[in-house]
Amino acid sequence: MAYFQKEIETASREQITEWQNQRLAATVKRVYDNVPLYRERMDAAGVKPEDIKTIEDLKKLPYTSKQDLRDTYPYGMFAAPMEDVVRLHASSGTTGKQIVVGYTRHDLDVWGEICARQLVAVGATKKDKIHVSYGYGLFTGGLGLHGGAEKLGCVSIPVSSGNTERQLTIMEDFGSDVLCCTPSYAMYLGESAEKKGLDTSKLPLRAGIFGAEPWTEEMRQSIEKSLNIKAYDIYGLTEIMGPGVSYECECQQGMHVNEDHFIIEIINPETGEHMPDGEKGEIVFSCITKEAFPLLRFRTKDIGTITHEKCACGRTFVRMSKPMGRTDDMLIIRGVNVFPSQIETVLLQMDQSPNYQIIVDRVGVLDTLEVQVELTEDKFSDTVAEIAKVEKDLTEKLKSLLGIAAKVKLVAPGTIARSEGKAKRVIDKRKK
Ligand code: DLL
Repeated sequence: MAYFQKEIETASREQITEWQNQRLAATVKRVYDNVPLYRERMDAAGVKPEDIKTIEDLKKLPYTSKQDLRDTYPYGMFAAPMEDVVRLHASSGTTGKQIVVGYTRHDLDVWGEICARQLVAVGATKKDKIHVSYGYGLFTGGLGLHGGAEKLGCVSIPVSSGNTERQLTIMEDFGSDVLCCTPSYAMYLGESAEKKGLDTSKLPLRAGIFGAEPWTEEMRQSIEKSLNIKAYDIYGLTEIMGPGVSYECECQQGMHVNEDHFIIEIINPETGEHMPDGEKGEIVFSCITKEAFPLLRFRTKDIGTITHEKCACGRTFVRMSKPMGRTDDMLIIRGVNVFPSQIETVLLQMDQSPNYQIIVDRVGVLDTLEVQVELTEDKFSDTVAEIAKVEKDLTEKLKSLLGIAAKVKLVAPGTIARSEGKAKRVIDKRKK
């Protein structure tokens, strides 16, 4: 068994709890002193930083929601002065406005370490070339895994996403050993390799680190077969750090949460009650070592379970399941977060009917997004050319806002089914 930081990754429960107790108390003090929202919330709840001594006291603290981040946009949740911040990342939000997160030098070091733990867990060593096809930029995927590769001392190949033909050429010519990208892109790469007549069994590539979107065991098998590698899962979210919040080991029985940096809770989303091991609930994270952007009890809206059972790999960190869905309606299409309300905003801004439906499907291995919008009665008599122009304008606007292409189809008035209860805006045909 190989570990990046053996003493930490295999620490005793007592040791982990001791770290968590100390670090939680320090983080609570930090946010109380530096983040007005936390100070106000804690004052309102009658909780002082001194009241938080152990992880048992966590439940006294307020939750943090994505809405809080929107309300304090862009820098209201930062707990470090800007002169100590060295990087910003961002993720999309329901209003189309992004959530901005920051990192100090120390935060980036920690992030590099937790991604390096993932790399070592999949068998990577300093000699390996890590092919990073997650997007580089404000998205955390590319630079996150890149930081891990550098921390471990591997050769990083910062290819970023897109240009499949070139990805395959690089993989072949440069001799990539480990691939990092979304699982759907890995499927597409496998399919493209086959079309191109590239024999993947001849490539040095032997492992892949795939995450940022839900994927099934069937997808895992299919990727393993087509790329001739072993496929591992990685989980994370921008608000907490990015990729590497939890990582899969060689046993592949859930993802180990990096508990020396994050505390995980599973709660009943309605009552806030803690769920026992093995029972489904909303995943909540608290950051306990972050300097620039330490969130307390952040409600991820991801649904999952945890287990404290011993793992055969020797790591002692608690394991979480693959996320099994979300409490909200965020769609993840080709790895990009899309909220139906973003689409609605565009339609309404462009004077379209509020009767629309979003159809998500998977053709081959790629997710597709179609937006059907009813023509209003007055536009129904427009010429074909006029209608085509509206479709084109909407397509462009959606592409620029969402960052992925959507097919827009204008349909006759009254054709989209009405509902008596909540409107069913999304038909996700990917779900079986
Ligand atoms: O997706 C960070 C990341 C990048 C993770 C690369 C792994 C690899 P966000 O864009 O903020 O951050 O999206 C976070 O994506 O709340 C989950 O719903 C979903 N998600 C992330 N990893 C997984 C996974 C990045 N392994 C949201 N399985 C999260 C299922 C995942 N869903």
